[in-house]
Amino acid sequence: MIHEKSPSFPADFLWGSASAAYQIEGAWNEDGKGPSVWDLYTKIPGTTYKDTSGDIAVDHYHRYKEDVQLMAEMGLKSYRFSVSWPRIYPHGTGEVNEAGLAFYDSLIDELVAHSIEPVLTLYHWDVPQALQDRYGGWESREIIEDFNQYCITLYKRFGDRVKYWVSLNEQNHNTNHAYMLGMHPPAVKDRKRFYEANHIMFLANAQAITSFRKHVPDGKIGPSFAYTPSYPASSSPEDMLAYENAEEFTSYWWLDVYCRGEYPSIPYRHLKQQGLAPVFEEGDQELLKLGMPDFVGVNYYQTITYEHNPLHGGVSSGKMNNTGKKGSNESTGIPGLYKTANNPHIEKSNWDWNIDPIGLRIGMRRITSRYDLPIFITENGLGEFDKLESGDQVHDEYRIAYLKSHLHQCKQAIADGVELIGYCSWSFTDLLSWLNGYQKRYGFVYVNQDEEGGKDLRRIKKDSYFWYQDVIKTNGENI
Ligand code: BGP
Repeated sequence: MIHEKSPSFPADFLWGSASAAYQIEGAWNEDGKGPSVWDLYTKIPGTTYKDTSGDIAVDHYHRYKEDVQLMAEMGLKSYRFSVSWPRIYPHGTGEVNEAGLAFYDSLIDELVAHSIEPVLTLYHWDVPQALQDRYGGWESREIIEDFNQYCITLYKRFGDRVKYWVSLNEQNHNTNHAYMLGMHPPAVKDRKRFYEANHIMFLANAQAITSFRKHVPDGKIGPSFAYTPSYPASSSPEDMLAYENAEEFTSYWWLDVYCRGEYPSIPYRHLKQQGLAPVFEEGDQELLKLGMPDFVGVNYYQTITYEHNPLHGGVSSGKMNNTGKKGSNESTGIPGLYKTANNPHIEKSNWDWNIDPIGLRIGMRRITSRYDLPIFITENGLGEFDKLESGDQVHDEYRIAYLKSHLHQCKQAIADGVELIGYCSWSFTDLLSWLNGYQKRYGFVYVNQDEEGGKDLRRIKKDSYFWYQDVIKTNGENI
């Protein structure tokens, strides 16, 4: 579709930016916070790039006022952040840590005072270690009620000021790394456990949304899905089938449950035959149907192209580029279903992520056509090496080009009929990348921090900061 008239963003569009507790806060053991699975996992040598951890991160816990000040000066309309579950429940259940609640209270007050809409993520991967030890975290149904209680605590405390909530951040990406690739805690490689843990997370998501309706009736909630739309490597029927498989197994497996309350039938049947389908208990089906969201949170970074992968001798997991050495990514796949392929039409970042703005438009259209729900882009951005130049300047024109081209496609998608309510770039300040250390930077604000530590953590506005400031001021009319 080519539109004759230039489309525009709605007047109340939520221009925002995002972060996650573990990646920015630091203060990992302060003011009564309990350890999360990440606090322990990152201490195991070799699990992250140069063994980085979020012990200090970018020290947002102590510098949040300065950070919000920078947001206000930029004119940000919304800010997405996550609450650290073990900061609220240090032991996973039982006593609430008042100091933890007080921290988020002040952060939210600070945002509201500057007319910045808070968007609160309930779960961004930091399960309390206590629950991992007690019953294996997401592998036990006990977590459904513990997560629900934690959510209710936040609904009651913040529901008066926070109207936009994200339930689970990237359940698909998180579980894929935790139970298939062995790269997120608990670092398992077991497909059966992967599907079981996901099923429990779906139930927890639905339960949390059900409680939300009662406690924050005027609020809006949805999960944030790591949406990586699939393309076929060629128009050969074998590649088309591989692409169909990829879309069903890597996208609709999650999106259908979130938005329809049921698994897509073709992959479900396939997994059942293989003995891998999740176990349904009485009441599961009903609960999943109750968990319908108000919007689909989309975290978009790239598209991935797929091709035929033979059942015998096919590709399974390959090396992942976590170093920024371009070209070091290898093909991965599931024999008999699909494997990833190079897309020669698309530029790549230094971490081999495909830079594909039109893919975002395609993805949003697929979601709209299939579910007809509003979309909130809860993450989109470019991780790159940035250079701090003399006079505290960072000329990140590549980031501006990335964000601008993606926002341009958002505009086109709106004209196509997508109901887009907001856009949060990833990320506001630089922060810790889970597996890639500090050198893979995403922020509008440079933070003087690196893998060795010991830097002064000062905040420096990049060129992209001033660019986004203008985009917000003009409501994206020059995009
Ligand atoms: C998403 C996560 C974010 C963030 C981002 C960038 O998957 O929700 O927390 O980390 O990706 O990824 P990375 O840090 O791996 O470059």
